[in-house]
Amino acid sequence: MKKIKVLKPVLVSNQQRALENRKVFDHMKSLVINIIASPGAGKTSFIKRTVKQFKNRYKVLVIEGDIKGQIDSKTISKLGVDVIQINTVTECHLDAFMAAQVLPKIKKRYDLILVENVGNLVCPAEFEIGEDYKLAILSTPEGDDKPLKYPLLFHLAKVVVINKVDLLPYLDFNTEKAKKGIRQDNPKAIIFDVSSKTGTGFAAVFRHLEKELDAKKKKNKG
Ligand SMILES: Nc1nc2c(ncn2[C@@H]2O[C@H](COP(=O)(O)OP(=O)(O)OP(=O)(O)O)[C@@H](O)[C@H]2O)c(=O)[nH]1
Ligand SMILES: [Mg+2]
Repeated sequence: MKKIKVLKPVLVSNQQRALENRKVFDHMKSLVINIIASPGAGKTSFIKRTVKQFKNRYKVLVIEGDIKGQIDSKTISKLGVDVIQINTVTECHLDAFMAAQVLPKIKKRYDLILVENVGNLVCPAEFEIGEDYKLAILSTPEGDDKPLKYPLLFHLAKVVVINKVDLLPYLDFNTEKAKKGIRQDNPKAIIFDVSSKTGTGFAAVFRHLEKELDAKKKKNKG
């Protein structure tokens, strides 16, 4: 039997589609953040806090990627921002072609588009969707060794959020070890320690996002 290698062509054509999506997002003048983490790491909780902070001053859209259902979409909709659901059915990640299908549904201009990828630490990192950058979330119960065991995401992410720091007293999680693991492959990573439950650490996250939104605005004017 002959084996056919398809991974590279699939990723190459995804990359091409992602570049086309990127042009559309750039034309819309939106900052697009691809949020990637394991199931339950706190993606939706992070988005909730961010939406509450920015929704009154910026136009925010959330794109929810899930294998099935609309649980997170319903949660975010209650905050009064627009939400688009993508159900991937069998796929463990969003890809550029799925994102492309969403583009015609975006009828307004948004300053900030937050994309919650499917809960998975591996596959979503391999597929660009046309985002400005990836934001990885690592939650403390997962263990401080995860950046070394699942390096691609932590290598590619511009921002890494260490979430659930309120649980540190009950865990063996060594924050410095986790940060060393992230910086080993990604020395420029911007790392935040937060608790989406208590709000600890979010002031710094919001300052970062504010700067990114500002930079996007200036780029669009120039
Ligand atoms: N203690 C604590 N719990 C948290 C924190 N952030 C999220 N949680 C809880 O963790 C669980 C999962 O949070 P979600 O925000 O739904 O995680 P998610 O990554 O969106 O999950 P999926 O979409 O299913 O992959 C929920 O019970 C949250 O209340 C935190 O900082 N501290
Ligand atoms: Mg979620």
